[in-house]
Amino acid sequence: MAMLSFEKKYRIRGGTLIGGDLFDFWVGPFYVGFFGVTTIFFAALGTGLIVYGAAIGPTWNIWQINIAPPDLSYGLALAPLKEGGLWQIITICAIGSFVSWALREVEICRKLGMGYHVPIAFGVAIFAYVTLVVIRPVLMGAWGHGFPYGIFSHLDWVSNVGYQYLHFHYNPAHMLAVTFFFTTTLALALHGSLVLSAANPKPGEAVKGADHENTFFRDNIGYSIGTLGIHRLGLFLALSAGFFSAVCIVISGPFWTRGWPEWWNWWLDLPIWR
Ligand code: UQ1
Repeated sequence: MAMLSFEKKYRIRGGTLIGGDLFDFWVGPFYVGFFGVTTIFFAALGTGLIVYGAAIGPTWNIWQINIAPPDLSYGLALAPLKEGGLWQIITICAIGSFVSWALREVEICRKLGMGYHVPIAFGVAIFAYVTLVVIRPVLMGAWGHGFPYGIFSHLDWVSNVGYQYLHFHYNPAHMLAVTFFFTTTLALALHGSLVLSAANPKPGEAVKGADHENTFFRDNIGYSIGTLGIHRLGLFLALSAGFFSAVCIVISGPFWTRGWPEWWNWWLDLPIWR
């Protein structure tokens, strides 16, 4: 069905989670909904506070602007605006807008009668962010354990926190996360190249389909996962990368406080070596 007539057919009321028909309309190509309004609200307020934080800071250099969380001495209390309170409100705005965006995706899925795979996938990314700025700081007892909002400052945070555990590559969950990230790029490279090789031939040549795609991999490695299967695999790999990223940082501090290389002593201490 042509896109314009399809949009006319599906652009009907219903499927909202909240607000009934009140915000059930489109602005140009964009669906609004209650959560479109809350997304705009949190994103605008959060962005405004970031600009305010930059304005009261020492620099407009885009690389050096930094909005830091409160000092560790504030624990889990609210801090004054210029002492990390801005970071706290900006964090609330970020979570508010990310979750609003996910719920707006849910409403669009409901309108279309589709599965919720996209908002669930985005939910894993939100979970990874919330782990960094809420779950781990709460488990460690201070908002000061969150990461600072700034381009170089957040890089410095990652480097410093990594070295605090001596050698982060020995973190077993970090190993899994890295492996899933690399395998995701392998899967997408195989999938993208395979689909283009079949569906986008030289001018004058016939477009090929799933039979060609399956046969390529059966000839090549004796196995084809299938056209639906590759997307299930891709989603699993990508979500696992995000999930184990969250796990690898949340166990650093709350579960393990020494260097990660030392964690592997359980292997050296196995009774089978005695
Ligand atoms: C594959 O088997 C397949 O099914 C035909 C695809 O669908 C288009 C793919 O994109 C890829 C990459 C594969 C090969 C993947 C594995 C795990 C054998």
